[in-house]
Parts: sequence; structure tokens; C-alpha cells
Amino acid sequence: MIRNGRIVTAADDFHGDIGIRGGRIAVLGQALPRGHREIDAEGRLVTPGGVDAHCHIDEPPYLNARLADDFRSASRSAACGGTTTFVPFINQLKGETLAAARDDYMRRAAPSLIDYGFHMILKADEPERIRTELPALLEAGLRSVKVFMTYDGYMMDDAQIMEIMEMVRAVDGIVMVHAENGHCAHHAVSKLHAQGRDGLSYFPETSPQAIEREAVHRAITLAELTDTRVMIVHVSGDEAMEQIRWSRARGHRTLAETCPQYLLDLEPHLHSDEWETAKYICSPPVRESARAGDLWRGLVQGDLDLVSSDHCPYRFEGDDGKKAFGEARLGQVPPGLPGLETRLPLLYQEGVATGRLTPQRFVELTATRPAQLYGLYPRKGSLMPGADADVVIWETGAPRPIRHADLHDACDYTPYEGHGVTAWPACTLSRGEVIWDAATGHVSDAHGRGQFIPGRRGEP
Ligand code: DUC
Ligand code: ZN
Ligand code: ZN
Repeated sequence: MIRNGRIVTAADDFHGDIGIRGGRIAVLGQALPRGHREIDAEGRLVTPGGVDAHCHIDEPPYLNARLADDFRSASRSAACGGTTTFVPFINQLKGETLAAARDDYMRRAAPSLIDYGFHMILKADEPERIRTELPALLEAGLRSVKVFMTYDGYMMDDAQIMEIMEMVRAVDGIVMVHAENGHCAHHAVSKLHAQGRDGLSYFPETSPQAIEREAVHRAITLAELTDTRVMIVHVSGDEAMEQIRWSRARGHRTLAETCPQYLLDLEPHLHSDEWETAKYICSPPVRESARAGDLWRGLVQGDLDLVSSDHCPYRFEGDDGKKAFGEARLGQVPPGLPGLETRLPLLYQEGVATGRLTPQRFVELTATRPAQLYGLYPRKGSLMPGADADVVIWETGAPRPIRHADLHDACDYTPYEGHGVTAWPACTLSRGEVIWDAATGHVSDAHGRGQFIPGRRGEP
């Protein structure tokens, strides 16, 4: 029994108790009878566990660069940050069948502490394999794939993307699109190199908003032509968002995601050519326009559906992370920021504590909507009777600085070092089990208790 909390869901905000039985929510009410175990939530916020629908875990190395987190460390870190379900990517090895890649990721995920689903990243260089193998995987339950409009080996042409959209449409799944025009980005990098302007401070010039805006427009158009649900992932600025608004006004069901790194004002960290800048390099780049707050307005108005982390944990030190290629120059730094554990506290701080978002909208963006879109609702992202008892009890109070030393991932830095937050998960429950207790600093070591949750077909 979770007693006397301020219970916030995507719809409600009330004081009461939550009764849990057999790992599920049994009852919500007031003055409920005593439980076998009582958790005092007096004066505390209680929300559904977070659902992080975009994170990179244990993916194959990119040249010398290697992600620091496997499913053990990533799930531990997620739990301590209030996330009880994540949906990482299956990323196929060269020559591997798509089914073998899926089976491989099911094995890799076995030590997870929290529940999980999967999306699949599709690569450009094996169109025949996609053509022949993807329909069977979709039939077997895969609900979402990610395609890229940039990156060597990943960048697809429009026809290939349309073909994939048609396959995914057959199961009413979602095509996630990394929307940056790779041709334009390549051209910008070559030109900057030729001019000797290849320090890290030129990174924003390699992919300005126009490069994202054009790709978003194209992705939306391809989705319209194939009548497919498209998710524009990691929307970084107002220009991409304008395209999403435009397509919705025309009646299309375009979906969109952003991430904390695009909502906070990180762009000033890109002004130096020193290695330190590498800690803030992700694709698309963080934007100067974040200061204007347009993406926040998009979250309030519903132009954006969800906030994911895009956790991509390359270490800063060592020769297998941000410094893998040895030089602090354009094109030599693998893009990606860690953020699984900080996603919810940062969004709470910058959204709820500042008054930009209601607590309900915070829950909707970070738990309910991602669960709905990827077919995990109402088991996940909800506190309704029958749902999995995935619950976060929050501690709120004076600002506490984020310190990497206090986090639980396997990375060696956080881009948010020193950022003050006034809310932090005091206790995280997954299917009724306490997996994180901040009072004792204890994280469950029951690795392997996490379960694969198959995505249901279509939207609820
Ligand atoms: N961009 C991506 O597309 N993937 C991982 C990290 C990043 O910055
Ligand atoms: Zn991407
Ligand atoms: Zn990503």
C-alpha cells in the first residue's frame, strides 16, 4: 500500500492511496485498509513509472566508438531516474538476418532490471534483406522501425523509405525518422574542412535547422503518400516543429518527439574548439533557438507528443568514446549524449517547477503517451486498476545539483553536471517491487527480472 500520496496521472491529480497486489495496481482510493507492506508517501508526488521510448543500449561499435551501457547498467540507471520501461533499438550486425538481430537483442536484454520493448534500426545497404525479411518480423510483433535520412551506411533514399513505410503500415506500426538531409550535411562538412574551419565550434554549421526542416518536410510527405504513421524523432528546433504543425493542420497524424537536450540551453557549450565541446555533440545539434522556448510551447500545445532521452552513452575519456578518433575536429566525434537517468528530473524541473507544464502533462509526455503510441498501454504509463504497478514516489525540496558521481550509468560524464533539480525519485517500483530506494541508496540487483513487453497493434 502506497499511503497518502499526491497521485498524478495524465488525467488526474488527487490525494490518496494505491493498493498493489500481485505486481499490479489493485485499487486507488482514500483511507484504504492496511497492506502487508506500507510505503509512506505523505507530502510526496506519486506518478506512473517513466517510459523512455528512445535510447541506445549495447549497440555495435561505430568504428572505434562503443556505447558504455549494456542492459545491466542502463536499466539500473533508468530505475534510479524513475524510468520503469524503456524501448531501445535492435541494431543489426553486418550480414546478420533481421530475425537473428532480434534474437540477439532479446539475449542482450536478459539482464535488464526493468521491462522493455524494442524498435528496430534499419540500414540502407541491405534493401533486399529488408524487402524479404521485414514483413515477417512485423507479423511476429515488431511495431516500430527507425530509418535515417543521413549517416553513411544508414542514409536511405525516398523510395526505400516509402517501401518500408508501406510494410509498416500493414501492421499499423510507426516509422521513426531521423530527419536530417545527409547530402547537405556532407556538403557542409566538406566545405568547412576545405576552408580549414573544422574545429568543434563549427559543429552547428554542419547541420543548421534548414537541413532538419527539409528532411522533416520530406518525411511527412512520404508518410502522407503512403498513409503511414511517422514519428519525427529528436525534434531540435522551431523550424522542424513548424513543419509538424503544418502537416497536422492538413489532417495528417504526424507524431513528434523531443528530448531534454533540445529543451535546455546547452548551445553555449558548443562555442569552443576544446575537447570539452564534444560532451554536447549530438545529431541534430542542440540549438541556439532553445532560448526562445518554442519547443516548450510545442509541448504545452500538443505539437510534440513525447519526451525521450535519446540516451547514447559514449564516454568522454578513453579511446573508445568521444575521443575514439583522436582529434577534436568536425566529423571525428561520435554524436550522442547520455540522459536516461536525468530525463525525468530535468523535465520536471524545467517543465513543472517553472510552471510551463502541469504535472499531468509531464506524466503524459514521459510515460502515458509513449506507452500508448508503442502499444504498451494500459499495462504501462498508467495507474489504473490492472496496470503493472510501476510507480515513482518523488522527493521534492531545495535544488540539488546533478552530479555524475551520483548517477548509475556506465558513462563517465553528464552534460548536466551542476544543473539544479528540485525533484528526484525517492523510490521506484516495478511491478510492485521496490527497485530503487534513495533513502538507503539501494538499487535492486535482481537483474533479469525485467520482462519483454510486446507492443500491441495500433493506438488505443
Ligand atoms: N543522434 C542519433 O541519431 N543517434 C544517437 C545519438 C545522436 O546524437
Ligand atoms: Zn537519430
Ligand atoms: Zn537516437
